[in-house]
Amino acid sequence: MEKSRPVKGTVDKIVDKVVDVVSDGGPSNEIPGRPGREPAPLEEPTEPRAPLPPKPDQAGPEVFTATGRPTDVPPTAWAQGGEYLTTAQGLRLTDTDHSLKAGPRGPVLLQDHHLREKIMHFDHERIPERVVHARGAAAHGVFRAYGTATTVTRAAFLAKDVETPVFVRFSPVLGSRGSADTVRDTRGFATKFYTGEGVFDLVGNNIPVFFIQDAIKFPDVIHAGKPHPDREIPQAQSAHDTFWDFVSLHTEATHHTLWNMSDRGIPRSYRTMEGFGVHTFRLVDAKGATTLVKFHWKPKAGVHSLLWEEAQIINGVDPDFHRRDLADAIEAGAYPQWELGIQTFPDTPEQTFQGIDLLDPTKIVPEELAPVQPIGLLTLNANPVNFFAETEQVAFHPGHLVPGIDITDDPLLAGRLFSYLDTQITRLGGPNFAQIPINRPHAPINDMLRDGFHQDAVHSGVAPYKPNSLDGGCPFFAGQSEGGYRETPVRVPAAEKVREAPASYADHFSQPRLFWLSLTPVEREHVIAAYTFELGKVYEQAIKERTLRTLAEIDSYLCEQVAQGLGLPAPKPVNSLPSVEPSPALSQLGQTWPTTGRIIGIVAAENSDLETVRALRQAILDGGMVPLVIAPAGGVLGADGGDPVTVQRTFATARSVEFDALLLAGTPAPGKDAYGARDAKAGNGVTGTPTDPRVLLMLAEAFRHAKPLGGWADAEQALTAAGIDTAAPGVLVAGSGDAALEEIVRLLGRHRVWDRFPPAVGIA
Ligand code: HDE
Repeated sequence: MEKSRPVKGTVDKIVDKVVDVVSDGGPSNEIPGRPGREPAPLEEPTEPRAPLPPKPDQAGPEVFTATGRPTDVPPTAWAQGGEYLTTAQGLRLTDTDHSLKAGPRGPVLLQDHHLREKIMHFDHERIPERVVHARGAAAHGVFRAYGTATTVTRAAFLAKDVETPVFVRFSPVLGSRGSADTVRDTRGFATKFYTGEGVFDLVGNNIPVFFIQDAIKFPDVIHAGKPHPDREIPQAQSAHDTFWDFVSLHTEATHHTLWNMSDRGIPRSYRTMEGFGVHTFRLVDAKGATTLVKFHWKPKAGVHSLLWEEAQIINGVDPDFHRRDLADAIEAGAYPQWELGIQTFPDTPEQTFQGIDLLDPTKIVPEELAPVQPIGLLTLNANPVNFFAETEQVAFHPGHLVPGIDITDDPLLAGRLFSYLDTQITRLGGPNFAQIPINRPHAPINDMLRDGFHQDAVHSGVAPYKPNSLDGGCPFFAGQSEGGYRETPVRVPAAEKVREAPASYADHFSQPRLFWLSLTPVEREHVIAAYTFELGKVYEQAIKERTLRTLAEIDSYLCEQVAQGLGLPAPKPVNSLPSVEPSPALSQLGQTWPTTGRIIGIVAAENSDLETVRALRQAILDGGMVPLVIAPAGGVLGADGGDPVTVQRTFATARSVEFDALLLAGTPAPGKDAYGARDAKAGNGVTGTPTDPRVLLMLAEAFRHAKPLGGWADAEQALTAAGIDTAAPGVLVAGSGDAALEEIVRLLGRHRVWDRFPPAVGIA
């Protein structure tokens, strides 16, 4: 049996790659985001040359044949070639700016083959977007197994030190392809492992439970969450009547909804999300012994979220916030990493663990009861070369399994096993989507499937059927020792055919209560605010009242606070509230995390201490973070003497939400455009203060979003002008730039300065 093939950028080589990037004049010297391979010249180049290679941070799919065989061809071979513009047939062209006409004033001639081909192709550039998870961002990487899972699974890619190439796509659920990134929603976390035994897809979410217990309800929950069918609003949101109508009537959605209303619904970054397989899976070892498991992805950067106001501003200021963040981090060499872990449970006929039904996807098993055991490390180390070819065309399927990994009877999973293949036929235009480069397995394919739209393989032989003698009997069955996949012969209990759920599925509230009680006070404040906001956007009073009834079954304080915000009476619970043991592991707060990839804004002007700005900029880069210099105008600061400081944002273009922390190089001089007629953010302009009003806005926003703020020299003046108490937690005016940066980075390790705003929620 073939082992998984290592990809070029293995974890060990990542360090070399960073060095390469630096010597390339790449992002370590610059801020990530350069659009092309080379800086653009002022004049249009006219000297013919070969197409430029991808940027150093990018990698396309490795070149395998449509039948899964490796080639020696570099991934760049997927790209266009040749120096000259051609038709799709390779005919060189002399012009693409003018249609073929009878004279310069026309008419245009029908015989213009180039016009017809160009427009025909353009007319068909769009394909149907995914019905859910339409918007997404993806990256290539490598998964290295620790070998710890070999005690429970025979999966070859989980054996010690085996490296498997992966492609990971993250996605919000509800919005269309062009929607904004930082909406309140669940996020998909789908991983394609190109193992030597075939493709394994782990198609999970950043929330460990789901709205429904049975796949037959999926169209209902999605129809409720999508925009109203008459006006097609609102886009990418749950804050509307149909969503709350459904979830308040369908109370098995309560647990997932509560997670959405928590900070998990607005992640800071794809890099700072956990991932969950949601369903319970069955692992099978070399002897056939089985173990039930739940999969978890744990981000090395910690689990961090946005604040709701921040998320809303970002949706306007930078709707591509998550997409950009992922690509920039990879380009900058701050490779996102997650540990894959499993919770293991004995495979008993009841399929329960400590009273929790393992087949119910609305339930978690607290980590305190079943610890997450790490089994490997995922590193995302390359951006896609082409969004459409890779991120859009990748096709995941929970039924893509490898020997050693099997499914369970979770009725939600059963429906998914049908849906994912089915949906690709429309989306990717036929049954041969597995042959699209990004979907090609890295294992030999001999499937006897033939023909169909977009057939890329050129199959040989005359007998694509079995049994045959004409093609020598090929292909043959694999025994288990040859890697043949065998479904676990699970005993199916004698039963009647019914449309029913097991009795345990009727408990819709004990786990929401468990989650609520596991949150810290500040996280509970956010939950109260989220319910109040979302229900505040609901038109129908009855839906609000119905939802309050649901909240009463979770927690009286939560219900009362939301009711107060809505101006409605808080109902009493119908049932006595279940007594549950909180799971502190569910809280996002309380730990210190690496700060790599975080963005620090340095606010400066010509009057600032530019020598220190230069030094801090370098120190931030050296620390694996991204420094963005914000100044009154674009261009450079300090052009007159020494090394100029490139400006990345101006007071007009910057908004606090782009930065994780802000550093003030003293009190920078105001911009010349600091007046409301030019820039509404500047309001009445600089009257009465030497600080630019856009800087004051930035500081005030960052302060109320609990971000670390620091400065040196006369920074206190700007902070005070912004109404910020410099003695407040997480605000620091230091004697030197170094000291300010050091403290900012320390605070960033805890993500936010939550103690700046003491919560009113007590711990019961
Ligand atoms: Fe999906 N889901 N889903 N889903 N799902 C799709 O497949 C579906 C569910 C998830 O980046 C679709 O290729 C049904 C749970 C992710 O390409 C579709 C049910 C979980 C992605 C589909 C579920 C997920 C999808 C749309 C109820 C977490 C994006 C396009 C039984 C464990 C994958 C496509 C990507 C995408 C069906 C429920 C995760 C329609 C019927 C539970 C991450 O086939």
